[in-house]
Amino acid sequence: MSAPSSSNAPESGSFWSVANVIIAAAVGGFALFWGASLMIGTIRQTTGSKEEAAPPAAAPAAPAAAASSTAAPASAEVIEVTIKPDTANPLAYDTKEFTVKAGAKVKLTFNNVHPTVPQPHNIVIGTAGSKDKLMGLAMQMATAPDGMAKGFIPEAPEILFHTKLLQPGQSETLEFTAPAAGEYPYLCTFPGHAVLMNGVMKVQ
Ligand SMILES: [Cu+2]
Repeated sequence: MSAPSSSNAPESGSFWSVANVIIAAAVGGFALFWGASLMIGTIRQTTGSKEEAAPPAAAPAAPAAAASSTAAPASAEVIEVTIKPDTANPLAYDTKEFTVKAGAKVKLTFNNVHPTVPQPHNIVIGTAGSKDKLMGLAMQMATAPDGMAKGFIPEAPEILFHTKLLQPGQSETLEFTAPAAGEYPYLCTFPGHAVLMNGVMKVQ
């Protein structure tokens, strides 16, 4: 086991060997989870298109009457997305972008779990092109007297969906129908976070 930095005292070697195992396990577990959720997302999208591929009419609503065994009579595809604080950079989201289809049902979970740097965070999704305005409003909330009480979530017509301010370990799932095609910014409005803690929901 070669420690990456030689400046460490020998005694700290055992600490770091243990810490490295923990970090490796956490990163590995996260990677596994992330990979699995990616695969599930891909499989869902793949099976969704394959099921509708057989009949020439690709309209998802068409087979509803014929398909007796399969549930989900609703035509909308459900897409589940989980976002966490980034393991390497806890003041950023681990998911910088994701893509959904217009009209799809989206279950967006923000799971505020970080192995080493617990922080309050939220996620605010805005209309296309609203990123700069929302970042400005987030800065105003930082000094607003009622900023904390409002979870640093500004009031603006550009805000489509948002979680509350989630304390470390808390999780919230937003359920919404994906809007029209476009690029919808999302960001954390906790003071100082939005610059790095942002991403884009791409709707196709
Ligand atoms: Cu944040």
